[in-house]
Amino acid sequence: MDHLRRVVVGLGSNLGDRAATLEAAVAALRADRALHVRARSPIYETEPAGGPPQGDYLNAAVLLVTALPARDVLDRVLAVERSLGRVRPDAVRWGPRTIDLDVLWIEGEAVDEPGLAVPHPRLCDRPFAIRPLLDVAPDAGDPTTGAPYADLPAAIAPLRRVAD
Ligand code: A4P
Ligand code: MG
Repeated sequence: MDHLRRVVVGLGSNLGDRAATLEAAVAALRADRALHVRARSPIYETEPAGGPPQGDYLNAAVLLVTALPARDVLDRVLAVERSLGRVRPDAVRWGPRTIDLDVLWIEGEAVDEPGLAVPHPRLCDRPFAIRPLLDVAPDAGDPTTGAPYADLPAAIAPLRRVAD
């Protein structure tokens, strides 16, 4: 048996029935037999960061354990996005979308290669990413320095929790 590692996937939606889309994404992750979903964070409603004017997001995170390499985890996560028929009406960076799944963190692993950066490059600046991550992996930290994410300013920024 290969080494099982914890992985945290971030979820975001700001178009359509946001809550139903997030739940469908969690269900699709659970349905993948190679990704063992262990927990989902509460759901937060957050103001858009960057991009054009757009509606508020619902954000959450899912904890899973898997023996898959990082690239395979990304492929499966992006397949879930596609299976949900992800819609992005404006093809602009950080524009609105029905669903966005990001591999936020993989325990003990740093990856920086074309098409895959883990931890997610903007994780540490974003309360809407770091807070749900800490809900499901309270001891998580930077894989290179070991610095705990719980010590980041973004970890204590106020965030509106809308569902457990
Ligand atoms: N990619 C590389 N690393 C990763 C990773 N760790 N996880 C590549 C997922 N994907 C990764 O992604 C484009 C490509 O990134 C993927 O094909 C993959 O190969 P995308 O989802 O099509 O594009 P994107 O998400 O618009 O790009 P980007 O720059 O990653 O955006 P972010 O940083 O994800 O930001 N405000 C609030 N309140 N809540 C949000 O959830 N999200 C964004 C998107 C902006 N503002 C937001 C939110
Ligand atoms: Mg993305």
